[in-house]
Amino acid sequence: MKNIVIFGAPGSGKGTQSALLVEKYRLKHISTGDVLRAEIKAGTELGRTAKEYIDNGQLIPDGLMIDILAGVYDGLCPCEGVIFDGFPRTIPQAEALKRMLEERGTSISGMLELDVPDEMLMERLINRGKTSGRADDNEETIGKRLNVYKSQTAPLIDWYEKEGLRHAVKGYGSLEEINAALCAVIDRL
Ligand code: B4P
Repeated sequence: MKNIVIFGAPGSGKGTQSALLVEKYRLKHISTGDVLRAEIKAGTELGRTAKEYIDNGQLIPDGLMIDILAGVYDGLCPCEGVIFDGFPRTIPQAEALKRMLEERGTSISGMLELDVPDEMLMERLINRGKTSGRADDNEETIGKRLNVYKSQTAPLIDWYEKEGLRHAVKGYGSLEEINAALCAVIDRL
């Protein structure tokens, strides 16, 4: 069983690469961003709460996010393994994920970090905004999201390094090159 965390800044390509990896390795895909956007679209109470945070470039509070993740996980598994895309985004989320998997007799096999320079992130997200219709893909909100990433999410790089699970991969170039680099890591796990 392989449980993979795909990690990186907003726009680093987590969603793009996860879609390729789930197909190849037959893993379940949990994208917390997709889960939240589905709730927003369905007009649920959770969706209304999430929308306020997302449109403002902020993270959804940990307690809420951890409950959502556990619910989604239990709806999909037991299974061959999971790609966690966009979760964890804070140290409390990483600790909760570790605990949750331990309680279910499994663990994270590796954290794959996509490294992309800041100016490329901004450019990709502005481009995505032209077609995605996502209210958070505008220059002002992207700037806030990158700051939130640096203060709240980037500390996870050290956290996973200490756990002995971190594998950094160059996150720019062609999709195929990046995918090949990720697969080379996964095949060694
Ligand atoms: P997410 O949906 O997770 O989205 P993301 O970080 O913005 O993008 P991702 O890295 O997946 O990039 P993508 O592949 O699309 O989060 C959205 C929001 O939800 C967060 O800001 C937060 O508010 C909330 N949220 C989600 N999870 C949470 C959590 N755990 N806790 C609290 N809040 C949470 O790629 C981006 C663009 O780049 C695309 O247009 C793509 O086509 C392009 N691209 C990809 N690879 C490329 C390449 N190699 N070259 C050129 N372009 C490339």
